[in-house]
Amino acid sequence: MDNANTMWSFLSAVGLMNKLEKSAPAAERKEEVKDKRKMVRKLYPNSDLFKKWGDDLSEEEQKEAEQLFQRYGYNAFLSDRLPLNREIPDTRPPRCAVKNYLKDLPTISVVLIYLDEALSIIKRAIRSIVDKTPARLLQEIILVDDHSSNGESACFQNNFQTVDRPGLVKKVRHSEQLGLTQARLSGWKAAEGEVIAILDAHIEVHVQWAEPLLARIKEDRTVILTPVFDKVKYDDLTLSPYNTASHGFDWAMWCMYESFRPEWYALNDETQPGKSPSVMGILVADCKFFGEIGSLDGGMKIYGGENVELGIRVWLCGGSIEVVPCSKIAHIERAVKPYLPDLSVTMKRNALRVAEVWLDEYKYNVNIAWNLPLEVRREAAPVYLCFCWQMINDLKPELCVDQGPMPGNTPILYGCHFYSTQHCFYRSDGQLYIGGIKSHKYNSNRCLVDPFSGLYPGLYNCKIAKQKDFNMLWDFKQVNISCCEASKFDETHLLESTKYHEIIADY
Ligand SMILES: [Mn+2]
Repeated sequence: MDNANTMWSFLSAVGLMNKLEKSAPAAERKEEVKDKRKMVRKLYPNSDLFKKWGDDLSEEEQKEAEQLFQRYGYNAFLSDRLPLNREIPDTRPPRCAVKNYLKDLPTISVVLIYLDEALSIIKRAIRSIVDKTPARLLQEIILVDDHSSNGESACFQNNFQTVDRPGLVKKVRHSEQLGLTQARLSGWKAAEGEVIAILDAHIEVHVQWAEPLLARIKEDRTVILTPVFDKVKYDDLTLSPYNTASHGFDWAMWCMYESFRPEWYALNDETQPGKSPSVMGILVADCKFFGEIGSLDGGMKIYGGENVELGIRVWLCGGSIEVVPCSKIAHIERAVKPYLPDLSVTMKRNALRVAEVWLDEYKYNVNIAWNLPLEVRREAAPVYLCFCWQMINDLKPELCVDQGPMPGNTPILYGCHFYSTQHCFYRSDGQLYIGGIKSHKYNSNRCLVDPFSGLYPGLYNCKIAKQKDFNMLWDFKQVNISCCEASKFDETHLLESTKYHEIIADY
């Protein structure tokens, strides 16, 4: 059943066949099924839900599925029709299955955080935890409802109790929405196990997910762990595994996958835990140690940055973070987060809080990443996001400078992607960085250069531009609020720092 889409098509075909059985002779049946399918109109051709899924649904079913998709950001219609204990493929590295773990492991409290989650999704998470965690190790499952407003999950009382163990599932409900961090803290405060796992509620755990985590914490109580995720697609709810990697972050305090340190690869054993700067969100910790390092920063709001804060805190307080490849969790990636369409506001706010609390002399980098004014002159100052040169005279705020036709290095104007308009940085030495300032291995800063073609400027990886000895220095002046001009750098007049601030004030 690793392809739910196929299964669903099959089920609906069976349903249709059953209906037809009563009225049509066998010979005509096939034709009629075909015709009926052809007649179904696609009501939502532009919906992400129906891009690859749902061809066989009737119009009523399409309406219901789309409505649920809008509400939850994933295919709750299909979830409601899949078994709670559906099989998922074992995506662990093969050697994990032959590992032996001690019988005497600490107990675990599993916290499931949710806000307006489809009931069948929560139930499937609980079912997988009950089925795939040894009963002697599973202390409890704590549902933390961060004030869901929809009927389903808000009214979800402990009606899962009847299944196996009375009292196993507990519930904490916030009387107002307090956000992810507070929800995690509520779960931790309610937990009675020796180890706590704080998970989203739109997950399914894999076979033997808990043992490698508990064994590692028994060895070293100061490690905070995270399992490896599989991506569950929001449309057909099938799994695709992610590669094992560490969880890093950039100057916007936003998390991203990074490779492990070379020592991990030298082990040549993909079942071994690898050190990680941070966690993406899901975390497993010794309950007491988690308290000793101050748990989570309760001042974080809604979403974003809280996981990075935890990473910095753990490493600075005598612990460390590890990714555990033999522990796997399937996690639904929503198409949208219905509870807050624009997350950039809280992401920025939380990032600045992390910077203020932990980053001391490095915090200006976070300001730069979010395009905020700097108090004092630094090496790179944010300038107005658009600039133009002679060939561009049609600037619009929704356009960003982008890579031209590939392969090629001629910049073009193109619709902006992601959260916001583009940032450009004019360095005091005259270099123009296009896009955010990058510091990871796979993503380099892009510099606007004069590649001596005699025609257009070029957009190059700054390191490569330097190697090729292109002219990288520009003289910059702001012409009006929406358009700036850059010309080749004249070394005789370096801009004064005060001018940068005028530019920032305009913005
Ligand atoms: Mn999630």
